[in-house]
Amino acid sequence: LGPLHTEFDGKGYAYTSVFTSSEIVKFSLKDFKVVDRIPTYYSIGHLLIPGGDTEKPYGKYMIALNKITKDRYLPTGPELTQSAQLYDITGDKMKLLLDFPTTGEPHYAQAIPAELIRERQLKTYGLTENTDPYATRSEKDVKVERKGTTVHVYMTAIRSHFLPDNIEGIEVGDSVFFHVTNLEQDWDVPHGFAMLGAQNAELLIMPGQTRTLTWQPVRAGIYPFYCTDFCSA
Ligand SMILES: [Cu+2]
Repeated sequence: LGPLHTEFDGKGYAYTSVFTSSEIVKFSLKDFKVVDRIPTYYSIGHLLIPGGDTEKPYGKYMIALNKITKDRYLPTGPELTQSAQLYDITGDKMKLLLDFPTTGEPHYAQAIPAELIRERQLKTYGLTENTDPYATRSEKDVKVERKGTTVHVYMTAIRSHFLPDNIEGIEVGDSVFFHVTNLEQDWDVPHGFAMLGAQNAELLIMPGQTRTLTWQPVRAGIYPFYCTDFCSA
């Protein structure tokens, strides 16, 4: 529990977290001499340098991933948050830039420059490319189909309503399949779907996507469904 984890900056130095003394120690890979040390909050575990586990670390920033954070945050509830600390490591001396609350010490966390993801992310699921057999591509195509005791609901979601939004005639003993298509085409407008009394899960439906939730009512009544991505539907 003394020295714990080591990351590299690609410029000939290594940075080791030290649990017992709550600090990061920087040393040269040439002669293994310590060149700097900086305190962290009680208690550092893992640490990360973006790309620090690769052949070419980015070597600009370092994050201390702390746990059992003590004497740092106000008592706001039954549990206390943990802290992480951001350091500038471009100079000879490490420099604390920021500390912020987070979950406790994510193990082997890594970071990369945002542009590596930004240019390659899939921003929408085009409705025209949606090949789900239960997709509903327009509000005028929504329908409820009964086959014996199986009911298929072809449903759409767009801010802030589902269609159909009032379904009658479901009976105890039925299996109801809600096939919900999110009609949004902006990449950052997901919708959700939850049914009161469903024992399995809820759905997260990304723009242009269709997902299905099964529900089996166990007693007669009126049951609300609602969007769990808080669009007010
Ligand atoms: Cu919604």
